[in-house]
Amino acid sequence: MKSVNVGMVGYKFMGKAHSNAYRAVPMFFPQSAKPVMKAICGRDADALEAARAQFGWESAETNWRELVKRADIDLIDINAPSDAHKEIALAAAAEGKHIFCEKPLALTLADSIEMLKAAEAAGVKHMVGFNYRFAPAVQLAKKLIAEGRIGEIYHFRGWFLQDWILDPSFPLVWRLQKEIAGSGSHGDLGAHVIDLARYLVGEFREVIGMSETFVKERPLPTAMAGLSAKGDKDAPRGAVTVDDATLFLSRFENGALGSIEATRFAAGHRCTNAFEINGSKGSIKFDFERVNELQVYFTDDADDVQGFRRVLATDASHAYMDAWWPAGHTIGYEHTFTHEVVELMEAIAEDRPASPSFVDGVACQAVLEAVDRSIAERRWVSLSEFEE
Ligand code: 4PW
Repeated sequence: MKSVNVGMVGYKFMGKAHSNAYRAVPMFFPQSAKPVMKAICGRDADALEAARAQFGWESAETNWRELVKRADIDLIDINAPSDAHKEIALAAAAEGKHIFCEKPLALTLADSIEMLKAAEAAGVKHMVGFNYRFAPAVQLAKKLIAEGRIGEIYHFRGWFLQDWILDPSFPLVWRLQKEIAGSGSHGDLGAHVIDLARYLVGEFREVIGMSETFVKERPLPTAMAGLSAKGDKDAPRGAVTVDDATLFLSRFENGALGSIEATRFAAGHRCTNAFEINGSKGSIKFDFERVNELQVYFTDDADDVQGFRRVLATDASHAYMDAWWPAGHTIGYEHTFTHEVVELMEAIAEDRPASPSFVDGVACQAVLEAVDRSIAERRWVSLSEFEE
């Protein structure tokens, strides 16, 4: 059985999600190559040591440059803030390490292309963290579409709604700073929807968008903080340099029409990542808040039972589910990361490309940038404008 020694940069939200996945893979997917949690990396030595002990990593490194050089590391996992992705990925590729990088892949399309080229030139496996693909219900949607069960696709409607920055006194965390995050809801949330649209429907042909930053200044944070940070309304303020919400319309290469909405200002929506797809023979609906379910409608159902039906994607016939619990026992958010790591481990063991790879990260980045250009220039933008 092959094992893959992992060095992971970052230990907050995504670091915890990835660590949990590395721990779960050998237990639930024993046939998979085994991830070995060799080293965790971060700048604050005390916090890092606490994370190392809590998550179960063998060692800790406070300098990622040392980590990527370690001879006992095969795979570098990057879940540090987005502005660090490129430099670490390029260094990892130069050292011949496989790379697993969180989304959005980079701050810009040009940077993401550089990362892809470096990984390809080094001949290493590369993967980008579009974890929602790995929900069994989403895999079922993919299968139904591939089998033609909903026919020709006419519409993709996707939305990712959150409300964690609704309070104007929520601090100016790194996700609200363009130089660190690249963009706001667009790259953080919209990127997931764009990836699901590409995965399920196909490539984008053209887009037109609109965006808004509703709260233009926020209190400066006192420390590195995440989604559950607490603000001090009397603290000095700084400018929010990313979008709070971005919406866009699209046309796909196959002729389908799309609409995508990403916002952090949808009161009451904590993490609603949902889509609906309408085809000539039926429809599919998914909502992450009901991650185990897929709503399906087939036009050829008998007239007297026409309607959406709820499929619980938790049987052994559904992707990854035979590894978990008896039929009907549900799984959740963290399992999407476990499945993602299984895919990466298998790609490394079988010496084949992982999916989604940096190719998908670049394609997503091109859509993000096309939408930005359409907003700046107030016009439809074709993805062909971004071809090299
Ligand atoms: O990738 C996204 C994050 O940046 C996640 O899927 C949800 O939104 C949870 O946190 C943010």
